[in-house]
Amino acid sequence: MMTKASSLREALKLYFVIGSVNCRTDPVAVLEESLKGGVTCFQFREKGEGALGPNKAELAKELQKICKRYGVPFFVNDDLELMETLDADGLHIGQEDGDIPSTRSRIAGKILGVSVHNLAEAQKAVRIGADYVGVGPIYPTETKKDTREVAGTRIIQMFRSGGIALPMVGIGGIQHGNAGAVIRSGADGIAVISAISLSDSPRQAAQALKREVNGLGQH
Ligand code: TZP
Ligand code: ICP
Ligand code: MG
Repeated sequence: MMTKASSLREALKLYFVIGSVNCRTDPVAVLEESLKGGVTCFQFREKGEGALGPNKAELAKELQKICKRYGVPFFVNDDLELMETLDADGLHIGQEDGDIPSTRSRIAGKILGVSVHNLAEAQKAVRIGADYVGVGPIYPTETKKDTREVAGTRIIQMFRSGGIALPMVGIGGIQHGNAGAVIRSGADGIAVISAISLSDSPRQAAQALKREVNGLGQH
């Protein structure tokens, strides 16, 4: 298991997030294609209208199996119990997802990611021992309806100059063409849903994003 910040930073480079509602076709196939294209970690986020209920665990297990096959970390959004049942690599939580310090102590030894939207939340994430933060929405997004205000890449620069050294990904509206700017602003990686999940070729979409994250894409 990777726990050191350096390898976590590597794993966060191209972070793919989905639940069944984010895919037009079989999420299992979408995930596998994305991994072939170079996705470096994955989050199961079964949320929103039409999301699966308790039987989401079955899908989660299948997705986890594929991640293991590709040697890529598998994280669960929000659902601590599911994370424990699956012995997943970690949990991602938002500001509204319960008491963050107690979540931290309950999953000692696992990766904890926290969504943050301002410097105070980011500093708190550091204090409670989060392993990484997700920052967004960086750009406008159609995927999540109840987001905070669009922050732009400046929020990442602001966090870095404000002393937040934690592994960090941007999320929200990130696609081929605007991904490089997120990295150049100081993020370790990008987290995406629709840029890969709704692409006709999740594999090619992931490949193009990976090139851009690695500084090889268009600026
Ligand atoms: N949190 C902030 S924006 C967002 C989440 C879960 C949705 C990102 O989806 P997309 O399709 O990559 O804009
Ligand atoms: N960041 C990440 C990585 N995942 C999320 N679900 C989120 C922010 C809201
Ligand atoms: Mg949440």
